[in-house]
Amino acid sequence: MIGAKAIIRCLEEEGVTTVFGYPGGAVLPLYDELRKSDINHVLIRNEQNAVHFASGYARGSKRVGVCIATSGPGATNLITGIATAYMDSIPVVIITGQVSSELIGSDAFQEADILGATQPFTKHNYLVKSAAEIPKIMKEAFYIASTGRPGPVLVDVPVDIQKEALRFSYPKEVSITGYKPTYEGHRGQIKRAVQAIKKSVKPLIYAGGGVIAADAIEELRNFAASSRIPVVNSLMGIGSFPHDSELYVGIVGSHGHSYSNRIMSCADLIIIVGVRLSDRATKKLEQMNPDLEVVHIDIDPAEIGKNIATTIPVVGHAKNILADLNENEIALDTGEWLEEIKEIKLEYPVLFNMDNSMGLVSPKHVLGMLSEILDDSAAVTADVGQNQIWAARNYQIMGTRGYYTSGGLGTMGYSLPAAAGMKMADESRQVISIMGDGSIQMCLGELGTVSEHNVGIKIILFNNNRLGMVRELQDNAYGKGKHSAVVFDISTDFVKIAEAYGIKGVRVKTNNEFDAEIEKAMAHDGPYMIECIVHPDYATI
Ligand SMILES: Cc1ncc(C[n+]2csc(CCOP(=O)(O)OP(=O)(O)O)c2C)c(N)n1
Repeated sequence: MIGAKAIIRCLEEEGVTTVFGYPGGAVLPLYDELRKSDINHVLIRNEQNAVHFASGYARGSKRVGVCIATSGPGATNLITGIATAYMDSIPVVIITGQVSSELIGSDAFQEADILGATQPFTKHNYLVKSAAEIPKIMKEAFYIASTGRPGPVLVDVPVDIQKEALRFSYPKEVSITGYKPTYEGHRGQIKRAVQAIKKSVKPLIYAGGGVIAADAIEELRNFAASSRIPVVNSLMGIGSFPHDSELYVGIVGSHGHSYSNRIMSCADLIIIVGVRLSDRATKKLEQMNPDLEVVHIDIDPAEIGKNIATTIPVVGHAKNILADLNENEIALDTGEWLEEIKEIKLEYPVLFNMDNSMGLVSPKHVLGMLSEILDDSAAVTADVGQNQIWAARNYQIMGTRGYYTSGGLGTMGYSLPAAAGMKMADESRQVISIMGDGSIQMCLGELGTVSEHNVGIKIILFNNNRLGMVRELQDNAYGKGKHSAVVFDISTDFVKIAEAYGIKGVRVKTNNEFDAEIEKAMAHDGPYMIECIVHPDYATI
C-alpha cells in the first residue's frame, strides 16, 4: 500500500472515526484515501479552527482529536490552534502535507518549515522521511499526545512519501527512549503528604484542568467530601467540583472571586492538583501564609515548584494519587476553618450590581438562566474576554457539567469551533457556545461548518459592540473613557449572518426576551444563535 493509505490505516487502528481538515496540493494522496475510507472528514473553513474543532472533540470524547492540513499556508494557519491546545494540554494529532522531499529547503511553492515553527508548542513533532516509518511514527504520535501531560503532536508528511509504497504492519507497543511518564505517585511522598494534611488546621484543595484531563473528578469529589477540605478552582479547573457543595469556595486568580484569593492566603496547607499556577492564576493572591505547606500533585514534574515553592512534590496521574489519598481515609475536623471561610465570604461579597443592565440584556441573568435550565451534563464553551469571565463566574456547575475555554493562550475565536467539535463527539450532550462580538468575527466561517453538519450547538452571542475586555483594561490603565481601537465602526448584523449560513438567529434586547428565546433554542433541533444586546459599560466582575 502507499503512505497515504497507511496513514488512514493507522487512524483506523487508533479508533479514529472523525477528522477535521482542509485539503490542498500537498495532501492530495491522503484526501484520495480518505474518500475511500469510512472515516468521517469534516471540512472546516480555516485550518486554525480545524485544531479548535479537534480540541473540542478531544475534550468532549476524552480521546485524541485529529486534524489535517496542506503544506505552507495550510500548515501555518494551524499555528494558533496548535499553541492553544499546547497551553491547555489537549491531546491532538495534526497531520500536515509537506512539499516533495527533494524540494525541502529550496523555498518551493507552498513550503514552510512547520516543524521548526511548531517546535516550541508541540509536545513532539515528526518529519516523515520514508513511508516505511509511517506506522511507527503514527503509533508514537497518538501515544505521546495522550499519555503523561497530554498535548499536540504534529506529523509532517512530504507528498512523495504519501505516494511511496510500504509493507504495512502496525506496532503493538511503543517504546520511546527518554519518554516514560510517571503515573504512580512515590509512596514516600504520598505518606509525607498524608501526614502534612492530617496536621493542617486550614487545608485547601486547589484543583485545576489537570483533574479534568486525568478524568479524576470523582476521586477529587470523594477526597474533598471525606476529608472535609474546601476546594478552589483555577479557570481551567471549573467543572471539576460542583458549585452547590458547601465545600466549593470559588475561582482564584486575576478574574477569580476576591474571597477565594483571600481564602488561599489564609490557608496553612494547599493541595494543588493539576494546576500550573500561571501568572493569571496567582496574580491576585495576597501575601501567602509564611508557614504554608504546599503539596503539589502534577503529572508533569517540570510544573512542580516552577511558580510556587513546593514543600511536598508528588509526580503522577491525578486520578491515581487522589485514589491513594482516599485510601488513607483522611477525615479532618475543619468546622472552624469552614466558619472562618464563611466570614471571609461576607467580607468580600460578590457584586451583583447592574443586574438589570441598563434595560438591555444582563449577562449574569443569562448565565443564571442557563444554570437553571440546562441538563446536569451540559457543556458550556466560553470564548475570551468579558464573555469568558461572565460565564466562568456565573454559570453553575452541577452534576457532570463542564466549562471549557482557552485558558492558557487566551485565543479569541475558540469557543464556537470547540463547541462544535464537542457536540460532534457526543450528539446527546447539550453544548452551548458563549461568544463576544469580537471573538465570533474570528471564526464566522465556521457557522457554515456548523450549518452544513447540522451541529446542534446553541450560540449565545454577547454583543456589546466593543472589544469589551480590552476597553475595560484601557479604562483601568489610562483613565475612564480613554479608549483606543476597541470599537468596530460598523455594527454587524449577526442575525443576518447566521441566516446567510442557514442558521436560525434571533436578537434579544431584554432579559425577558432572552428567557423566551432560550426555551425555543433548546427545543430547536439544530444550531441556533441568540444575539444578546449588552450595554458596553456592563462590567466583567
Ligand atoms: C486572537 C486574539 N487577539 C487578541 C486578543 C486580545 N483580547 C483579549 S479579550 C479581547 C476582547 C474580546 O472582545 P469580544 O470578543 O467582543 O468579547 P467581550 O470582551 O466584549 O466579551 C481581546 C481583543 C486575544 N485574546 N486573542
